[in-house]
Amino acid sequence: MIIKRYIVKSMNEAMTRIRYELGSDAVIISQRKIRKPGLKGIFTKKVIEVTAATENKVDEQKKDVVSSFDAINKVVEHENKIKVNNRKLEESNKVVHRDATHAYEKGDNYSENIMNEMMKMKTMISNLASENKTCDSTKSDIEKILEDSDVDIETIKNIMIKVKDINLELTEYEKLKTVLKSMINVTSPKLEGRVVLAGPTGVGKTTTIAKLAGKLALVEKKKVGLITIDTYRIGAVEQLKTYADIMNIPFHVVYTMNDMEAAMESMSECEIILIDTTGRSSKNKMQIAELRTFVEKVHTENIHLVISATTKNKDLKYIIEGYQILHYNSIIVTKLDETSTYGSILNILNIAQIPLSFVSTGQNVPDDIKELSADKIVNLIVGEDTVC
Ligand SMILES: Nc1nc2c(ncn2[C@@H]2O[C@H](COP(=O)(O)OP(=O)(O)OP(=O)(O)O)[C@@H](O)[C@H]2O)c(=O)[nH]1
Ligand SMILES: [Mg+2]
Repeated sequence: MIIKRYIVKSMNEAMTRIRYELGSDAVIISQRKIRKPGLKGIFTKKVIEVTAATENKVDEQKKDVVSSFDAINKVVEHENKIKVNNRKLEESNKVVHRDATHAYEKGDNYSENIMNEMMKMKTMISNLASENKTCDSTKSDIEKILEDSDVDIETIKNIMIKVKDINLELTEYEKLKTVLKSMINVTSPKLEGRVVLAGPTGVGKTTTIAKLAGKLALVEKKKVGLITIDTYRIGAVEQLKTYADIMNIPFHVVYTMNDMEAAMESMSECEIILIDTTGRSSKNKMQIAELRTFVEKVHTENIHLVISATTKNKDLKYIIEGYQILHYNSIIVTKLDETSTYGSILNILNIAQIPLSFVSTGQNVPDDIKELSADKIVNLIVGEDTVC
């Protein structure tokens, strides 16, 4: 922070100087009328003392530049050290090689051993180098496509085996697409009766319920009711109630398991009752078990597990397995708009072995929800298509 005091005749003068010296972001901290210091001041007109301050941006920028230079210097220093070390290594190798050859020619046993060791090492190193080369060059184009799409490594291996097993007159790329399609299971879900959405926190369960309610009630003109059992998170009830109010559809909050039946009974005239649940971490088995007792009360086979496409590959397994006790029978993948790679859809379906019902592609209610065909998903994974 730079703080500066100005003695000026007018505020105009002060503003001009402050802007010029401290920049347009400067702020005036104080201003007061004073007499110029000293005896002379008593006889002259009062002047204005203005104090202004600004963030020390220039210094910050300088610091950034300096630290960038430092970083570059460090890299250069490091590179130089490596070069010097390599040169030293080369020199000493030459010396060892020369001495060993010399001793070998003289028939020295000890040196003969060294010579043999060296030859072995040389062969080992060249083998390793050629192995590395083969690894890179054997990574086929289709493997790279899968990697670029963030398909999980184990799944890539499986796909490659399946591709090799295809004995048809197809290009590798066509074989890849055939295999991918065989691994993608989609379903066109019948949205009727009681429908439950469950899944980890913040994946978009409530928003997806609102989108489904919008499509069903406003577009398909069906009688829809909304229930939430999410009384855990502050604002969760209001979030869904707001949507219910806008769409003018009945809405109930269920606080205890005993309320569940009554709430559903009160909506018996509805063709579809969409039930929102509390987001739970898949690590917390107790909470998921508690959720299960609620879901069991619903008596439905229409249970969707909601997972975000932005979930890390490593976490998918825990989520999919953690929620298995709810006996979900379809998957909804959300936030596809937040990723540019679509391998996550395959990773999710491959681990869960449960079909995909919907994907969501944005925050807009009710528009950003879609059903995707297996062909479309294949095209997304290989990078031929995008969701939006
Ligand atoms: N970009 C994007 N954002 C989404 C999508 N679906 C939901 N969201 C946003 O994700 C955030 C969380 O959405 P919610 O619907 O509240 O998620 P939830 O799973 O109900 O969350 P909890 O009830 O707290 O577990 C909100 O800001 C939504 O607008 C989507 O498909 N794409
Ligand atoms: Mg919610």
